[in-house]
Amino acid sequence: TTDVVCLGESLVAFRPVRPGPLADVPAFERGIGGAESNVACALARCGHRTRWISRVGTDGFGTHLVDAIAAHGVDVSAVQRDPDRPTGVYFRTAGERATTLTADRSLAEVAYYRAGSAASAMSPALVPRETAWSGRILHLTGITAALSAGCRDLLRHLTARAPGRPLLSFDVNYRAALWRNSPESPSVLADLARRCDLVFVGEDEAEAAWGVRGTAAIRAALPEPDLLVVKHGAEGATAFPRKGGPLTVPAPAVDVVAPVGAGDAFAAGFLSATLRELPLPARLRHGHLTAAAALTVPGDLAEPPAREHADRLAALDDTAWN
Ligand code: KDG
Repeated sequence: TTDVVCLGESLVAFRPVRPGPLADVPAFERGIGGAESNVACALARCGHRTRWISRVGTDGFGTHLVDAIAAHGVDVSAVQRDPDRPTGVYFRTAGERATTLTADRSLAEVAYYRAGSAASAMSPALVPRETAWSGRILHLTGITAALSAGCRDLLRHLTARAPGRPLLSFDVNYRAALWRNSPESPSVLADLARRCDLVFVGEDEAEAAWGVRGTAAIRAALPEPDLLVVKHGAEGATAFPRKGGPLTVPAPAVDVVAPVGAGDAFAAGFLSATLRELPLPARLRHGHLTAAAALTVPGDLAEPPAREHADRLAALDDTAWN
């Protein structure tokens, strides 16, 4: 049986070979991106049986994505190839300041070429619920909700409360550049989050997407999920379980190379610890440790920390983490 199914569009990702704005960069290096496949790859690397569901074109980019994700140990047998639509791609700069070469998120540029992609055609008719519900956990993100009406229908179909539903994990993953072109408002993301069991959201994205400010206000706006995890960037994260008070665990300090992929790594670390039935503080710490690995590489995907090593760090008492 599958531990985790991750469903969502992956893209071939092009990163500049040297720092600077898109207007000036002369060449790009090819990698892979896609929040849900990032989570799938990290979970597979942690030893969990993981399946990724999406659609790609029959073009070479689609072949590259499927092969690269399979090479991480992810089951790609349910990925569909569409001869009539292309595989999505995107270009992203890290937003370095020329003078210091440190990344500044506000300067980062993202250019998506994914409108009309093979994955944007996903719908309840094309993705059977039995396949998406075939694991212990189904992990979805709000990126899918921004892609098309069919994708939004699919998310509603997969988050319906019905017999056989696995634990539903949802990362809000608000992407301003995608919602600018959408006929819907990002309030759709809150509606979807309310239908899930475990929800990850950044404080910054709750404010940007919904105008909700502050950790307590976010929980007040999303009381339904059994477990809500609010992330405070470099500071740490707060979990709100159904029973008991909120629990905040600080993140370790790291020298950030590129923030891209860190949220996905956090979700993967948290889900891995959830599958292992570790207590809540350890789940948050495994999230932080896996995110730390992703923060210190330029691309989306990093080798997750070795389990024994992460377990040792996660077991340290609170004073070592504060
Ligand atoms: O979480 C990282 C993703 O943002 C990136 O890989 C691309 O899925 C992506 C997106 O739509 O932004």
